[in-house]
Amino acid sequence: MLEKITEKFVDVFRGISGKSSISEKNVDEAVEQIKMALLEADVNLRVVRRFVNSTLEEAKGEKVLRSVSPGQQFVKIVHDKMVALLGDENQDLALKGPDTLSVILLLGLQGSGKTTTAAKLAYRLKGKGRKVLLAACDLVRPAAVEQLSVLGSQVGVPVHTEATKDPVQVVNAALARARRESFDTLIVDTAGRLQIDEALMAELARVKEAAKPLESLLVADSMTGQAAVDIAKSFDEKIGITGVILSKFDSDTRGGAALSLKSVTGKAIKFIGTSEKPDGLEPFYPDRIANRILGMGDIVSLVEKAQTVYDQKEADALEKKLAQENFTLEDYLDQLQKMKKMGSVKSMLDMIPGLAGQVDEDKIDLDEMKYEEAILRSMTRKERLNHLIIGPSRRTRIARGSGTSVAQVNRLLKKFEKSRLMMKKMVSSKGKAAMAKYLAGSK
Ligand SMILES: Nc1nc2c(ncn2[C@@H]2O[C@H](COP(=O)(O)OP(=O)(O)OP(=O)(O)O)[C@@H](O)[C@H]2O)c(=O)[nH]1
Ligand SMILES: [Mg+2]
Repeated sequence: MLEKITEKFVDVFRGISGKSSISEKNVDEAVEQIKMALLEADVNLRVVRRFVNSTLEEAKGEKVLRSVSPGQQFVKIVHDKMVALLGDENQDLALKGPDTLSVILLLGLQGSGKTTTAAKLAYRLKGKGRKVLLAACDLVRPAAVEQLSVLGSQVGVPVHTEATKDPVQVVNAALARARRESFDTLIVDTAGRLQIDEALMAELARVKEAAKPLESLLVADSMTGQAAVDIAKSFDEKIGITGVILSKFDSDTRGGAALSLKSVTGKAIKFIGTSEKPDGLEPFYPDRIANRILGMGDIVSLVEKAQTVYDQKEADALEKKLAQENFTLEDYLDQLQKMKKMGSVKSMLDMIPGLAGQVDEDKIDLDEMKYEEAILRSMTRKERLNHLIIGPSRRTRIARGSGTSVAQVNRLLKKFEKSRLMMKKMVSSKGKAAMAKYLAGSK
């Protein structure tokens, strides 16, 4: 996600941040490059102009040009403006407590990801202890009800269906059931259309009227760039929306929709869809996305991602092990497997400050992981529990058994020793951040 635009920004910053002094001309050139990057990312033209003008104005101030580190000042200005563009702060859902039923209405064009997002949201809110009911109100597309039912059962959330052609009837019945069975959240999936047409808007207006939602969220496909922004504008004018969920953010390399939405529509992006799976929905944090776009990494997201795979108990146990120098190759193997679960190494490395945009050959990293795993698996458990017993003849055997070379085995052992030492230092001082750094260090 965001690879294309990040590449551009990393280039711009590489050019300017190393300079000990910068001239107005340097600023002009950098800002021109930024302008091109934003336009190529399909950011709304007016937004680009505003961004460029205000950056120029601020960056040419005495304070920047005469400062000790003008390059870094420049980067900071661009960063702050980008955070503002993305909406400043994360906007959470405005839901009531468990005693009142909160309704969330999902709207959007055909194929934008409404039904998938309904299930993801249900899964997320269920995980937060809410009692969620889904309502299948897409009665237009054949099999839409079936699709939601399947997804609902996957995430363990009941789906309310009705044999009718009128979505308002489904809403009313679902509302009645939600009250009767004390659900505190009702998520309504609606029908999409290829384009915004009167019939769709009229139907959605009726559904909204009946559902009285606290949140009316537009699900917009981020890959459509500026079109997503226009769609959000029309839905807001015609139906009224309270926020946007940008789906398919995992496939969006340009970032244009994310960068234009807030300032064009005034509506906050509340979540991004990051995979097709039920857990592929993340709160939208403007500062983190800005960091990612600008190639500054995203250490906090990484830590959170790591935390969802590690449960807290495991993490605590690991920390203790690290602190007591009990971290063994057996644990290392375990970590490798967890890393595989967390997704590609590259996507993780992109979140590390200083590495973002610089890791191109994710294939190599993955190969390395494969070799490491093979080497670790060729060791006996006894060896993994005490790496000190692995002398030359054992190394030869392990290399042969894993189809690698003695040099590769040596490298892994050296790396293990080194990271063990590093981790020990970090864990004792910083706990969670250390976990993230460790993961980065073990690529
Ligand atoms: N990679 C990725 N795929 C997604 C995401 N969200 C949805 N999809 C996929 O996009 C396709 C369309 O998703 P649906 O949830 O069926 O979209 P919809 O808006 O309900 O479509 P209609 O009901 O036909 O209007 C499916 O193949 C989803 O798996 C996402 O965040 N990332
Ligand atoms: Mg659907």
